[in-house]
Amino acid sequence: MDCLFCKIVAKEIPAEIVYENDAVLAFRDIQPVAPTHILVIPKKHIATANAIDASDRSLMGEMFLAAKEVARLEGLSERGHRLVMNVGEGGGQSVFHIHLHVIGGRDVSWPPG
Ligand code: DGP
Repeated sequence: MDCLFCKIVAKEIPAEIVYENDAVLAFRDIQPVAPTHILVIPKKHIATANAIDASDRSLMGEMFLAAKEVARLEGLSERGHRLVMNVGEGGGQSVFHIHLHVIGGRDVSWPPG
């Protein structure tokens, strides 16, 4: 499958990995929008949040637990940070392997752009 993030999971494309377990991988975004910008992805290929099904229930939980651990490792937990998931082209998604953005280290505003 020609998926960029599957290639990062397979270690065919290098990435700065900050956290990994059997189910998920977290690595630094190549185009950071904040001092800390990390992507949390499942190792299983799922294109978007619109493609999950009931069998992915626990895997989605793994993503949030990993995001929490990444925030702790990066020193973001106390100050707070932002978790973002863009869904589909209209939602700003550009890589079609589901991912959570962990963004922190600066003030953020609402609503997002
Ligand atoms: P989204 O627009 O929500 O689909 O976010 C995709 C993110 O992926 C975007 O912030 C840039 C990042 N990205 C794209 N290509 C690469 C890559 O080859 N390596 C890494 N580490 N990040 C990438």
